[in-house]
Amino acid sequence: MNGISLTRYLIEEQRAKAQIGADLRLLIEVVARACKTIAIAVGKGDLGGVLGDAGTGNIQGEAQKKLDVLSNEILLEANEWGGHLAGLASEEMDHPHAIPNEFPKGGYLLLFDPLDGSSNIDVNVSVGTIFSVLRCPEGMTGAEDDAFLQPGTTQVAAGYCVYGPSAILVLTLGNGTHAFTLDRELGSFRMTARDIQIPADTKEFAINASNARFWEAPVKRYVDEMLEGKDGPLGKDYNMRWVASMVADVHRIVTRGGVFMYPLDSKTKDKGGKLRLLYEANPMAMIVEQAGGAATTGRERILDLKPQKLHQRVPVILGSKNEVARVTGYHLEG
Ligand code: P6P
Repeated sequence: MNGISLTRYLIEEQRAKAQIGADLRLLIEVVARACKTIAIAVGKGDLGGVLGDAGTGNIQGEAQKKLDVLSNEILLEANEWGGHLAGLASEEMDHPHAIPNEFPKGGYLLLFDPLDGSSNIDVNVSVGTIFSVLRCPEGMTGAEDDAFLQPGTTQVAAGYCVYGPSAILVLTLGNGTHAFTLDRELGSFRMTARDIQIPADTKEFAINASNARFWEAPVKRYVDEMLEGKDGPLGKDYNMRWVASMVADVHRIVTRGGVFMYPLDSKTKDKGGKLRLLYEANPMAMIVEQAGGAATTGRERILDLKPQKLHQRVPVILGSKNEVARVTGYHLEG
């Protein structure tokens, strides 16, 4: 039923499915509250004095925006005292953040990109928070990288919050993908879409076309065929969108279909791709698959990958399942 609060949804899920215990419910509520705080900070823009560069860099070799650092701190401070987590990992931190000894530890691991697309923040384009939840393996503390190196199929929850004209939390606990819009008057997230289904076909693709000269042949073939339109082999005209903020591009696809590609190319080949596996590709892949879509590297299912490094990068092709199957098929034809 639309309009119910996130809290009510979580309580009803807990009643219906025993595996959603009090700790996971608390985790999701705390992350949602942190996203609300980030939405408020993002919404202040220049008036909040939080735009521009922080003057620091992260392990990715990227200059950090003030809001990258602030969003990371908001998520750390919101989550470390609750007793639901064993550890946290972030795009903005070289290694996992251990739960301070003063606080109890729980059985979950939280991974996040605190503010994806932050290069857009200074030009007022939508950005977002992406998060993934794992169980801490037996015998591990949650402070070591290895605890987080689990395939995407082991995620117990995944979500993102897109900070656009409205703030929308899209969440899956493994039982469908649902959307909750922030009611800024009540200060709570309320369900605005349940059991989202991504159309299997689409006429819209998302890729940074300025990289065309670096693409592998299967991607070039696929994009060329789409550009040929209805007179070409695909028999229909396509439109292109590229926000350069994964959360915004993926949210459009979750909402109305499409195919998102940040494929392996000669520019990113040495790094393994552009986007990060553990806190970008895996959560987005779970969200998309739970909404009837597909997510591959071009050659294999993203959720099946066994991570080797915490900040590992991976090619990403995701969205409408028939289009993902087509371009993945082109890769497998060799
Ligand atoms: P490009 C943002 O920096 C990001 O990680 C994703 O959110 C986005 O899809 C991609 O990079 C944009 O990359 O090369 O188009 O700037």
